[in-house]
Amino acid sequence: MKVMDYIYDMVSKEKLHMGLIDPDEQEPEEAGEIAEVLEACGSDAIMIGGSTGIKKEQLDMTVKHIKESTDLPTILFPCGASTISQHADAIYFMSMLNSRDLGKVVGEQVIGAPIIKKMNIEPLSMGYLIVEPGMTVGRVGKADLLPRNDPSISVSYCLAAQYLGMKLVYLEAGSGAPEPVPTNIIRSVKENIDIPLIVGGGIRTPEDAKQLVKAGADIIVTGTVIEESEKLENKLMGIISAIKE
Ligand code: 1GP
Repeated sequence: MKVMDYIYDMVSKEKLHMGLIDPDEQEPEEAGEIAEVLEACGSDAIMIGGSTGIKKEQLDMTVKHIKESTDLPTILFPCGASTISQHADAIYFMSMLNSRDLGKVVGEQVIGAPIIKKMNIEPLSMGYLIVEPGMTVGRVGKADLLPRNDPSISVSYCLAAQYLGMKLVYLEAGSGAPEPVPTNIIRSVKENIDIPLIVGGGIRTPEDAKQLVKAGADIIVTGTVIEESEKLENKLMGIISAIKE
């Protein structure tokens, strides 16, 4: 089954969790072990990526170890055309629609498209939108951050993503954000769009995750929690069961 079909099929039945693994944060073997825990805890897919400086060899090895350790779909979450691995099942073919840098909107995509074609990885068309505070990805991506106090701007961007033909939209507060995307933004966006809504950045607790899915998020992404947690299994179980309740 294609990964996009899997995502659409799953979101029609339940809320999803995706675990984000940054290849820079651990050795490839350890990434494989984390993926095993994610699968055992009921996560639905593994995203692989980070916003800065990933080396191709480290990425390749990380994806390979993850694939050997789990049957979950592996989806690249690239910061540019240089971070593509042929070992992944799919790649978010994403445009940061609120970036002032044309390279983030379409430039990297033009460089990456023939590479993806040659590697035969499934592209998953996604609108990627950075909400305040945006953290590193907002700064590096030169984003005109979507304001937390005015949901209508987020609604306009998400609707634009849908009308441009994108199949997914991702509202991102930035990795390590002190607070996730506000629930009133999620609610307003969800009322206005028909494509699955991914939400990430600053989600640390089952309560955070629960509030976001109640407001309308279809897919919850957690990254930092996976890197920081000593008792990863307990932490993930709590978050994932709150999402799937
Ligand atoms: C980053 O939204 C993801 O792209 C994950 O954020 O690291 O804060 O979980 P966290």
